[in-house]
Amino acid sequence: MEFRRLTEADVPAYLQSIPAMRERFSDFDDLEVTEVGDGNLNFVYLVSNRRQPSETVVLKQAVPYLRVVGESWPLTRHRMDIETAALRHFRALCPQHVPEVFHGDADLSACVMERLGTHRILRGALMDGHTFENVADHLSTFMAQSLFYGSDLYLGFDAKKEAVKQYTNIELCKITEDLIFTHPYDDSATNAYNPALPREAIDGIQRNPLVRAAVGELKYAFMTRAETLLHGDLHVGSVMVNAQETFVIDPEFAFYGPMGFDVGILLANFFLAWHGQEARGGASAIATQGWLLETAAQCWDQFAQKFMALWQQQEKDGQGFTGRDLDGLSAQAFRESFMRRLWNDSLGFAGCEMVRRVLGLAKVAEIAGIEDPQTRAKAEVAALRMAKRLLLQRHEVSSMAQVLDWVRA
Ligand code: SR1
Ligand code: MG
Repeated sequence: MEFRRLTEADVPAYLQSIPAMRERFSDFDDLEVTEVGDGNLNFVYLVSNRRQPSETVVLKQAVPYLRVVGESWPLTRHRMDIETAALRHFRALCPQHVPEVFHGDADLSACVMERLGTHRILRGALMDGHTFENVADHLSTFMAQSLFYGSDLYLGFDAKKEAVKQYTNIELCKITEDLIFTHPYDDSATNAYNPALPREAIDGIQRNPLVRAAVGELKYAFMTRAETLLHGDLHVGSVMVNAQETFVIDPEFAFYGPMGFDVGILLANFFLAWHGQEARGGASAIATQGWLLETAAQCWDQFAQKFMALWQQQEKDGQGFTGRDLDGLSAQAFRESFMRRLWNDSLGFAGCEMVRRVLGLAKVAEIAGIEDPQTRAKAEVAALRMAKRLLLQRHEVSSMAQVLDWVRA
């Protein structure tokens, strides 16, 4: 079928043409279709049967350009093939935290999936003052399982390399290479600065050779270290929650990259949200800030424990990644040095994400939404200071407690 962009009016007939949807919907005469995409890339339709509201799905379609910019920024639709495959892959590993895909359509670059009707995007929920008890447990499980089971620590040498090929995501990786690792530092025209942000705060990042070298190392790791299948954009806008459940969505940036990238992006977004709340102030903000730091710490601690447990279980017969463990200590020694590097990487990538969300394209609403430019600049300066510490001291800091002290400072 030739590609065409679906409209709200097209959706009922399109769904009716799909056998799996004819099983899911009892009729197609009275479907309510609403386009709700507020992300940067794609169109997203919520579909439900007015006569049977429990009959409901989400339809996502990629168009051959970046939605937020328009046709002047062309982008192949291949990203939807990657997203659909990644959703299926992550769902198979972690069904309790990833929505089910009902139908993937390569011709129309569309994907029909489970609608999370009682869940909302974590970023918006936090901004409204809600917090959620199980998020750290759930996200640490998602990260441990997705990062471990996609890696050479679990997969055979051949399956891993096939997977690297399948998930080669040239264009979306280029967006990240530019927007996270390059443009914020070279004063690119794609950057957008709050007019009240002092130039010295920007220069402190862009004209600091130590910062630039650290970011260069992390960019090089991002581009060359094909460790595992990453989500690739694991911020709090890619997480949906309700009081009991947590789901990870939107893995269109999935590719084989360094494990610390997913962990770092997530931590950075908790820290950025903390700075946004700091600027708002008040009792509710203080409560949310406490939750954000506790959740960041638990995400790392629980992730490290769960990842290590999966690895130890995998190697319990003494035959490990480094070969037979002749002394009973070597396998564990490698695991510990691996986790130290993963921790250092995660902090470094968190620093990159924080700089990008302040100086570069695609801001976070928690900070960009602060109306008074001076108040916003205060949050931005603090976020940049924190980012600089993460970048420059990532090899020196060994505990999350110290990192949280930096946030509070
Ligand atoms: C131009 S796309 C901008 C950003 O949106 C996505 O969520 C990614 O973070 C990407 O960098
Ligand atoms: Mg997204």
